[in-house]
Amino acid sequence: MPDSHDRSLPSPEICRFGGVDVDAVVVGAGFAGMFMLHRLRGLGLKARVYETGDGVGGTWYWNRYPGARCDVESMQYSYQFSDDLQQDWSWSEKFAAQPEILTYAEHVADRFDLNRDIQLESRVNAAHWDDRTGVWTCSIEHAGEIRSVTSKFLILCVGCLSAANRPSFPGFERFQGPNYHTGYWPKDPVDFSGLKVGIIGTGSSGIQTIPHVAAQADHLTVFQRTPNYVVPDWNGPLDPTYEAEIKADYQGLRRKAVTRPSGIWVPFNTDSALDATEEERQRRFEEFWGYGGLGFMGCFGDLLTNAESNRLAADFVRGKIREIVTDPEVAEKLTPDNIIGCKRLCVHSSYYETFNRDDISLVDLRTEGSIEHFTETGLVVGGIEHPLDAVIFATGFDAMTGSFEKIAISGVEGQTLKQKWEAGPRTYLGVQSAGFPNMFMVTGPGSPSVLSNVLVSIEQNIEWITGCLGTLLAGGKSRVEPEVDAEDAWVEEVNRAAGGSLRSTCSSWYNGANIPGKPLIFIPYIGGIPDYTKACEAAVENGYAGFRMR
Ligand code: N01
Repeated sequence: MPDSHDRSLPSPEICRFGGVDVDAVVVGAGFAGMFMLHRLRGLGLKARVYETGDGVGGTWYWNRYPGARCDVESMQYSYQFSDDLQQDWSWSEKFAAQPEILTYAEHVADRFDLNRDIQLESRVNAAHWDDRTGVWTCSIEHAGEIRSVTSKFLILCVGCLSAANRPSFPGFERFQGPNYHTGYWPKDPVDFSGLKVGIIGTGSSGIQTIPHVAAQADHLTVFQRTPNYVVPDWNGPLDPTYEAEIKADYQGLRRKAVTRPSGIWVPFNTDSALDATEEERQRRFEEFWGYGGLGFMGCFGDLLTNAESNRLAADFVRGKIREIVTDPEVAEKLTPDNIIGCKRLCVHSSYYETFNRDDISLVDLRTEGSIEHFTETGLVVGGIEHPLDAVIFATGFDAMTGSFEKIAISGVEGQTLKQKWEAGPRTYLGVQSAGFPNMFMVTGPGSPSVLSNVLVSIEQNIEWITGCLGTLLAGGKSRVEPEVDAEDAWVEEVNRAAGGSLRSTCSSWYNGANIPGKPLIFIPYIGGIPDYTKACEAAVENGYAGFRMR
């Protein structure tokens, strides 16, 4: 069947709006920025994408650490806007690794002829709204020079996890060895052979990195502040029969997926863990452990709403850790005591086994003392120096707001976004923030973003923004912004939804607790893709209720 979107659209030579360099500036050339550009061209708007990196791919461009891999099945973690694309592309594994996902991003950029409107190695440092002219001016750094670019629309496709968190440990400047952050990994492969390596952090990035570095280094020391639950992914080559079945009705799978809160189609039960007998429960836990991946949380319907059900699932995984890890003391250190799924569940099939090696040690920062300081040749914890030749920071991100706030954005009356979000982010539907007209966010705070298959959320947001801009243009208007009342009500809804989930009960990057001084607010919308989409569609059906167009 011909696909109306699967073709290259010419970029208009001239702007639709007068007095600006481009109609729209898009910040970031990850999966969001690339698709946004494609849709803006479809609207006949002249758009330009600015990207800090020297290639497309966003998250998958920066996170090149050894072992980086997606924990959503690749058949679902992929674009659906073009049926030709999804039919033509073949993934080699069930869960693709970073290099393959980056190749996919590059393929999309070529296939839709996006590169000619993407300016690489260009950082947008600031964006200023002039309320009199209704124009955004961006300050863009490229090759050591700063240039101003004016536009009617500013579309932030900056990603949720792209402002690295690098805690400042005393004495770090004295450390003589190389240091790395998983979120800014060098392009050239790093060889840890023969080295004593330290890694700080045991979230998803650390957990994926640790088995690879342990296999290569002379010795790996893991500095763990909070142990995490890790479930296996049982990754392997993509089964061609499974691929063919999906491709026979790809849209059917996509339609089913968006009926789920996460936008991912995996087995999911709705019954309570408390209603099952002990035997049934264990059988179900084993079944889902065998299925693998994030879908483990779909064993029972109430694992994230009922503390007792959650404890039963957590106990099951704790039992697995004790079975796999041979040294009981190490197993104890690796065993989490918090709510399973409260922090993001981690996925890996040989993480716990790695701790059975004799060239790895685990430093438990909860019981052995916190990180005191670096020396020239090591890291001191609880008065003991751990000798290191190299250190890896797997310390995560200033998530969801950091990537927006690192651009100096000022809106109406010069108010900055950082000022406005001082007590926590405020958006309407996660796509706009009052006081910042014509500025859109893709997977912004207050949208499901990181709680969903982010590719699903990206496409949903972009289709919505495209519809909004199309309506604006069709009506001969040039300015759109949310009303404060609508925004306030949405912020309240985001908080209400968070209150109903056990996910808001622990410290995590979901609520800003990982960054000292960041307000403790549950940032994404946890109500799920179906309810969120309904809210977005309701606004449209009611004539863009809550938005002011003029
Ligand atoms: O970051 P994290 P990440 N002293 O914040 C520790 C996605 N992702 O990069 O838990 C000592 O989860 C911190 O300790 P604690 C995914 O959504 C996906 O690993 O705060 N330790 C924690 O252990 C994921 O959730 C994939 O006590 C410090 C670690 O550093 C998100 O990205 C792969 C510290 C940070 O963990 C972020 O994951 C990778 C300090 N001062 C990432 N500060 C997949 O698709 C922080 N830590 C599989």
